[in-house]
Parts: sequence; structure tokens; C-alpha cells
Amino acid sequence: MFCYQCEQTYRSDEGAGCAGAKGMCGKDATTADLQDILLYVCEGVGQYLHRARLLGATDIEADRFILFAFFTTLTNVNFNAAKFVELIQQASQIRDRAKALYEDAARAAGKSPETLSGPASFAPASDMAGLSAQASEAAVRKDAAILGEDAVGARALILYGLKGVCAYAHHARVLGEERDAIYATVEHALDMLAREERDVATLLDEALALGRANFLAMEALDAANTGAFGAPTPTNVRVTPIKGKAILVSGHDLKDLHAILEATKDKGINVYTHGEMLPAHSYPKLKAYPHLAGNYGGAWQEQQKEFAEFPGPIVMTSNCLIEPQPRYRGRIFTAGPVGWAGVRHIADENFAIVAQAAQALPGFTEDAPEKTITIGFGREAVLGVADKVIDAVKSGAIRHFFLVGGCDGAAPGRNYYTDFADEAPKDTVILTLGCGKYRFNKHDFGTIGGLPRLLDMGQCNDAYSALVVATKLAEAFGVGVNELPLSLIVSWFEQKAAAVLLTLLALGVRNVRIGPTLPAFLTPALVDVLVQKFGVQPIGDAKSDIAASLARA
Ligand code: SF4
Ligand code: SF3
Repeated sequence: MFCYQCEQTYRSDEGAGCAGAKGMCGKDATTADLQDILLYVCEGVGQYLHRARLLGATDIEADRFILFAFFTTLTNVNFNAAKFVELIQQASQIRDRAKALYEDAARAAGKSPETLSGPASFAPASDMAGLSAQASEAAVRKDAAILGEDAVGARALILYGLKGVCAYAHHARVLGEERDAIYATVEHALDMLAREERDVATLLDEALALGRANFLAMEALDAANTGAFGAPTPTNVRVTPIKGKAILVSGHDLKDLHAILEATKDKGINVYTHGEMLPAHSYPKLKAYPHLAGNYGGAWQEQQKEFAEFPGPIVMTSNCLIEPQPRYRGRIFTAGPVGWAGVRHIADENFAIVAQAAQALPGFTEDAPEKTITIGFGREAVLGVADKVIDAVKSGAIRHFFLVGGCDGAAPGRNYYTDFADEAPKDTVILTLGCGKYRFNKHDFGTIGGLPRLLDMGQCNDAYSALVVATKLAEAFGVGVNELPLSLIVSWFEQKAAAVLLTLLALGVRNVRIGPTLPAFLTPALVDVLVQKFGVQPIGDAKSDIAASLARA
């Protein structure tokens, strides 16, 4: 195995990639190799779909499969090797179908179909042992000697950005929102990866195209979530448990949470959110369920301790899953793209079994003293008070906005984000999103101009909301987004954050500070491009970065 797709790879034995028997996340070598093969076969699907699309033929089921398949390979999503054997066989059949689609379309257009090589003609073995023996053919760095390190790094940026796009597009799709332009871009990117493109400028252009597609994916997901559950509104969320039976729901999938709320309605079971599910409490149609009781615990990396202590079943609807410990392995469930061998998986959105598990477990035996936090500052809520915000900026009451958001992780350098939020001067507003906020979202930041100083905008994908707000404020002030008194301080861990970064770059947002480290797959030359062309900066020390941001404004 070799995997360097996430931030924690720097802490692996190799220092810049996970290799050997297991990655830092717990992904074993077999699963890592099978994931590479799945993505490689998907590149073959993309080769055919891209060509078929140019001839006017599409296969939306194949596109949907690609979203799901890519999503399963994100960090901390699916660790079940057997699932990947199954997905590879499915991908191979879909590739046959895509081939027929393309060849028929070509013939119908009076052209002779191309004979494609590479992933299009790769023949995956039918079992795990056979597939493992083929791993080197699909490895992420297989062509490093031919393509060169910069091209391999830029191709990794595309591959991982693509994973983020697919994850967001999948979340939107399950709620009925799809965008054909996203599928076209995904197919194009897969075809580019398949044809061993090595020109770094071309590859970076493709990465930016993915950034634009990711903006569409986040827009589609925003439309999906707000369409299904209403626009988030400022909401006080209880962060301490109450007496009674309990279920904990983690991950990003609001549709699954809704199904769980339905399955537990009037059964005397309280449903708690964990990690990236926290923003669910701000959606009117979800918070209307009285048994959506509160938020429990912090970000994903604390789960082994928190899940062990939670007195009910736990459902992981998406990332971030880490190895379930014996103390709760029998009461954790996975759903959608998530998986762990031996852990019960719910594939059909029927959560009755989870409700039964909750009834059989003790639940909380007493109320903890009530504590709440305020969330729900999505684009509508913030723009609803835009006049107040604009006046406060004009009067000088608000000097600057900091968006401190993104993923959390276990790296020690992540204290930077807590320090940054805590040290930001009192006349500044902190916007936040993603699971990184758990490091500081229970701190008291006070208010400013009648607004809380800390505005929680939602999940990582709600970077869309932040971009809409920034664009509208820029319009109101008659300046560009880069001229606003706004600095972006992004924490990354997994591939959705890579996609969000590509979106920021594609939209021309400059001077983004990123940490705790820069991705291991970016070579010094690629980092140089990001620095020179987009003003991307690695994080430094919180106090100095705050001072530098304020000085720039
Ligand atoms: Fe390592 Fe991250 Fe890959 Fe897991 S996902 S194997 S931690 S680089
Ligand atoms: Fe967190 Fe895994 Fe990325 Fe959605 S839950 S931000 S790391």
C-alpha cells in the first residue's frame, strides 16, 4: 500500500505517506490496495463516459456509481476490504456498459470507436487475493518515474479533489439534487487521469475545473438540505445529556438523520448529534422533532472515548469513522458509504434495528446540568442581518472577519486554531464551519453589534454559505471578495477540504492560510505555484498571523 491522501500521513512511519501493513487511520494494506484498484477501474468508466458524452450519450446510473465509489475511499469512510471486492466487480460491469454506450454512440454518429487502453482495458481479478496481486498496476504513484514528481503531485491533487466533489455530490444526490455539469467534469477528470497527462499547467487547470464543479456540488447540497429541511436558523443546542434512552448520529448525512428521527418518533428515545451532524439542529424541519435532544461529544478524533461512554447505539452516516473499540463494537452501525468489517451496516435507510438497540441499552440515567451553544448562522441567517453587519463594519464596531474553519484531527499543531479564535481581538467576528470548530465552539466569545462574535455556519460543505455571504458583502461594499476585511484560516484533514480549497482558488480567493501542514502530495514546485499564483500561506503562529491579517486589511 501507499497512501498520502490525508493530513495525518506526515505522522506515519514513512513521514510523507502511509505504507507497510496499515495507515495512520487504521486502513490496512489490502483495503488500501483495493481502493486504488476501484478508483482505477472508475477511471476506465470515465474514459468511456467522457467520450460517450461528447457524442450526446450519458449514463446517469454510472455517474451515480462513481460518486458513491469515490466517497467510499475518502479518509475514515470505509475500511471493509470485502466491500471493495464487491464494488470493483460492480465497477467493471458498469465499465462494460459505458463501453457499449460509447461504441454504439460512435457508430450511430458514423465514427469508428477508439480502442482504449489503460484503465479502460484493465481486467480486475475476481477475488481478493487476485486483486491484491494486481495492486501495483493501480497504485497512486505507479507512474512516478515516467511522469515526474510534479505531475504525480498535481494528479494526486485532482484525484483527491475529485473525491471531495464526489462526496458532496453524493450527499446532494440522495436528497434529489443533481447537476449534469458535475458529472461532465468528473468524467473529464477521470479521463485525464487515465491518459497519463503530465503537463503540470494542464493538470492544475483541471484541478481548478474541479474546484468550480465543487462549488456546484456545494450549491446542490445547500439546495438539497435547505429544500428538504428549510434554511438553518440561529438555534440554541443543548450540549449536555438528558435522562432517557439515546441514539448518537455522526457524519454529514442529514437524510439519514431524518430517517432515524422518523424511526424513533414517539418511542421515548432521544437522538443526539455528534461531530459534523451538529448543524442538523438548525434546520427547521429537523429541529421540529422534539426528540432531537442535543449534541454529544466533540470532533471525530475523540470518538473512541466518547462512543465507549455513550449509553446507546451509534450510527456513522459518513466520515469520520475510526476503528470501533470492543466496548462499543456491538452497538455501532454504519450507513451509506461507510463500513468496517464485522460492524452492522444499514444499506436501505431502515433504522428500525437502531431504535430496537436503543430500547435494549440503558440510555442516560440522569440529566446533566443544562449547557447550550448557539449555531445556525447559514447564509440566510447572516444575510438576514446584513444591514446590521454592514453598519457595524462602517462604524468600525466590526474591524475584521476571520473564517476559522475546516476539519479537525489529532495533530498537536491544531491548537493553533483554538489559539487563533481565542486571541482574535474583540472587535472581530469569527465565522466557523466544519468539525475543526469543536476546539473552540464552547468558549464564550461574547457579542458584537448585537450579534454573537462566533457565528457557526455549519458543516464543511457550508463553505458554500460562507462564499455566498462573502460575495454579497463584497457587492454591498462595492469591492471584490479579496478586498473585504476577511481572512480565511483553513484547517484540512481529508479530501473534501482539498475540494473546498480548490473551490476557493478557482473563485479567485487569495491569501488563504492553510494548516496544520501542507498536503504531502504537493511538491515544492506545486506549493510554489499555490503561493505565487494564489497567495496561499501555510499557518504560522496564531498571534503573528492575526496581526498580519489585520495589517493587510
Ligand atoms: Fe494514511 Fe490518511 Fe491514507 Fe489513512 S487515509 S492510509 S492515514 S494517508
Ligand atoms: Fe471533519 Fe472528518 Fe473534515 Fe466535514 S468529520 S470536516 S474531518
